[in-house]
Amino acid sequence: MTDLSAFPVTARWPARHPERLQLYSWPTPNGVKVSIMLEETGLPYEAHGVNIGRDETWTPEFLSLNPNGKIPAILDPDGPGGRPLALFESGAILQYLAEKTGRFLPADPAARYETIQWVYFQMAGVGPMFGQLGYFHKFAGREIADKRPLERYRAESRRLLGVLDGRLEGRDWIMGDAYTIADIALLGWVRNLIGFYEAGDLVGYGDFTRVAAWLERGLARPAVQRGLTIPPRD
Ligand SMILES: N[C@@H](CCC(=O)N[C@@H](CS)C(=O)NCC(=O)O)C(=O)O
Repeated sequence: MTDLSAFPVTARWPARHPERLQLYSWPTPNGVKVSIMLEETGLPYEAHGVNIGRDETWTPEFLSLNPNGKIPAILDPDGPGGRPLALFESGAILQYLAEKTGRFLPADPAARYETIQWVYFQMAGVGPMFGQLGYFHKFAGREIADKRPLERYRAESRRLLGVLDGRLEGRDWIMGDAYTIADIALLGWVRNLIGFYEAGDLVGYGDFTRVAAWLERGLARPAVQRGLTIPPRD
């Protein structure tokens, strides 16, 4: 029987199936990357809701897994060498799961690095910029009279959508015919920008027809639909 009791996170979020991969997450654009990937791969896992609205990422138990206090994080009882592996940062988790399962990351070395490059594009560009736009457009930042931060993140988000739109010219997915972790990393963020953040008109989303078609293709995948709601909000 697998024993994960050495990991303090399991004291607050007990593992009912410790032999399965443990996911600690919340259905946000960063969180759903991992639940979508897990649904796509079919790996057995157990999802734990870490309610960010109640600051649960800042509890000692969660911080023991991710000192950066952010979802998502995983604990894989069957990590490298058969030993448990704890991991945070959604891009690293996507790469780990892709390598563990041999899915959604091309085997060819050049294509593999190209895919990882687009994952970094999401991690370092799209996520932070769209996130700031959400803050200044929809959340507390909208009260700020100085509109320069809003304009800065609006322009940068629009520019990034243009980069993505250019990449999708003549391609169904970011890597062409192959649906990869680069798509999984980006789908939830674009959906969130025009959905929850209500920033579609602001960034002129209608100009990016290839992005819109790609998002529709992604959202048509049953595993994406399931992953978007895991873990359920309580
Ligand atoms: N670079 C990190 C970002 C993770 C992140 O920002 N998570 C947010 C939710 S989308 C969070 O946990 N926020 C809670 C908080 O800051 O209190 C990743 O991709 O894993």
